[in-house]
Amino acid sequence: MSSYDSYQRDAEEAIRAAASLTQLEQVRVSWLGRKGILTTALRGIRELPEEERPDAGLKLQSIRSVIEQALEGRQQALKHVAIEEKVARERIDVTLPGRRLPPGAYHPTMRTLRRICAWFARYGFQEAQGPEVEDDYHNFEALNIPPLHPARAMHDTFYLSDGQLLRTHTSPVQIRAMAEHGAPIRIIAPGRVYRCDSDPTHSPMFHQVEGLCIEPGINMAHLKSVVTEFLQDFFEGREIEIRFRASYFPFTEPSAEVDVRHENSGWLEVMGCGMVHPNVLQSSDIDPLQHAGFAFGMGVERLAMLYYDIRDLRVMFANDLRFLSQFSGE
Ligand code: 2NM
Repeated sequence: MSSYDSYQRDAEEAIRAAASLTQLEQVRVSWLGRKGILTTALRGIRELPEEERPDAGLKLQSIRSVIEQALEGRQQALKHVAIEEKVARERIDVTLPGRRLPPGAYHPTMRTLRRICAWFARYGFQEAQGPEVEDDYHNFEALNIPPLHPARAMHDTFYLSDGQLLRTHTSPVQIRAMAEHGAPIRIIAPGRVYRCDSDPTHSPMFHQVEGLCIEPGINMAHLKSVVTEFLQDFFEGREIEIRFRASYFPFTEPSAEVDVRHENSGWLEVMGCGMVHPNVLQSSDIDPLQHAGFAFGMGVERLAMLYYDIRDLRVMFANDLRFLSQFSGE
């Protein structure tokens, strides 16, 4: 019986000494587990003489509840310590500088597009924008390309289910600008265009910059000089030759294609141009007898590839950072 008294002290002593939740659990098992000291003592009651059993039972039950409370209290204390340690360990230093993200940069296509527009802005060409989803009138009809005109076959148009289409060039922007502002007008129309054409040298989406200048007395010589000056500046100090070659577009007459030749290489077509066709002026309510205008159009990816000496069109659309990170700055 007297050994019972030491149970409480010993158990409390062991509970106090437990330095972790794991150790505390071991203490609990050694006292209250299936083969624990107290459990064994409780089971031993039935071996006692009948008259001693009630007292022994009460005594042991009361010790059990004291031990349970002590375990509970110690567990709370140890958990509290664990949280305090975790908080101290994981404290966030709000004074640390942020992680730097690598700065973004313009794609070579956009660098080129911006350079082209900046050049024409100096010559008074205002930038105009328009929808990429267009209708037949603005993309074709108003540009002197009636239905069944063979030029429609050249354009590989993406048609949408409602009769609308993805613009095949930025000319519809110029049509809208002429209809809205009339003449005189001097605008540049950069943007995405779409053609149902995809192979190693054609992308179904690419960028164009088109220009339009309608003023009284404008003639082919003005066109030739603006285009020549532009190309010379575009290719900066590089030795280039430029030639105008007679061509055909439904929306210009006369029309020309412009070729550039770099040192030690062949002629490469870089843009198309011409005097705006009288039918085009007429459909935008501009009197062809009062006004003349020149227009031109160029593919931005192609000019970018020539400028940066990029040989493969696919890299222009792959967005591989190993390629893109070679272009930085403005
Ligand atoms: C080109 C070539 C020649 C052109 C014509 C017009 C408009 F709308 F004013 F009539 N915009 N762009 C044009 C002329 C485009 O791209 C190869």
